[in-house]
Amino acid sequence: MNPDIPLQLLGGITAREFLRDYWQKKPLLIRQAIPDFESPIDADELAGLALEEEVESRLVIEHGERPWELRRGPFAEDAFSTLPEREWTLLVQAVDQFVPEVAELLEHFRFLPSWRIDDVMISFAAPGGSVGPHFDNYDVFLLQAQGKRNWKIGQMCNSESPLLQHADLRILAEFEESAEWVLEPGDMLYLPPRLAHFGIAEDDCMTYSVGFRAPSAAEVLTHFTDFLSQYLTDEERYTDADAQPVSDPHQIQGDALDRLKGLLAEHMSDERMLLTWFGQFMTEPRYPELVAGEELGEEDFINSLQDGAILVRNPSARLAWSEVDDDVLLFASGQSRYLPGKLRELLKLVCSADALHSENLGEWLADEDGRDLLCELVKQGSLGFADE
Ligand SMILES: [Mn+2]
Repeated sequence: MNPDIPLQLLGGITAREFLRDYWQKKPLLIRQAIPDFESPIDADELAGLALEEEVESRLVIEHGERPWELRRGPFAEDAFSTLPEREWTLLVQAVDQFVPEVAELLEHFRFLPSWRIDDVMISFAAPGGSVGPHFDNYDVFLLQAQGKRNWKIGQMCNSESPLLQHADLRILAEFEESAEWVLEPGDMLYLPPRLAHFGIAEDDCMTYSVGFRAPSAAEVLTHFTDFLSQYLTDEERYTDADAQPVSDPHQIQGDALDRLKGLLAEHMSDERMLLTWFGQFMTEPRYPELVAGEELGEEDFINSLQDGAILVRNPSARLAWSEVDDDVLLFASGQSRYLPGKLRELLKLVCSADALHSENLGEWLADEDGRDLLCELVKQGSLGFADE
């Protein structure tokens, strides 16, 4: 993707300009980012998803049994018939994993790394519906899909910002409005992390939130050290074969800290381990139970492809790749695999293509390593045969 082509999605600026001036920095309102956008799913279908066991959903009712009542899905079929006329919101997480037409929307965001994308959350609100003024710790693009929503933005927040007393929702106690817009279908608002925002439905209103993910420093440290620890033996320990006599046996001296810093630095600077952990971590599926592979012999696999079968990415799978020296490293749904550098173009194809078939795979099917890789990805569940 050429980063210097002006994009309608970004209001006529280029991806390079957007990243330089707005990304993680300041909000951007884009009128008709996706002109005449029509939601591929309607309110009833969204409510239908919220009945499903494997789908994460929430209802926020402003004047429910208590103020800002939160109910968690999956919901019973009659859950929606008893709602008030106004001032409630249904939120459904990761709709892209269940509705392929919603996943296609993510193609517009290919100027950002795919592993930074979390999910497409869709909310439907009755008139006046809102989840209250709040902030998120991640970037979000809010695409208006149906009806109108009034968006107000406020101050930059952090974990010290005062919140209302609420067991489940993080609603800001103070909101300092700095701008306000009404978004219509196709309009989109980009918000950087921690910017307060407050969206109120003007009528029956559907909004798509393309959310991004960035691990916290605490997550990086916890998970990376857990990962490293699996490869360390019990005999790798603090050592002080260079110790000097101590003047006070109760004092921890600087040389002990230096030895600890050395031990930490040795492991923390292992780039190969860091990359392996990071790729696995960032491709962990949101719903691992939806990435179930199938038993498959390589011969049957090749025959199927040659008979015209089409391989598609499991919408719940996440894929990424990287390079280490002359090798390439594939990350697929939380697992990693070193592969010979000659497979680089195949990895790119596997990560980017909507569909793989004998035509676009071409010579890769004649390559033993290539065949093996494709077959393994089907067995692992990241790829699967499309239904006929
Ligand atoms: Mn938000």
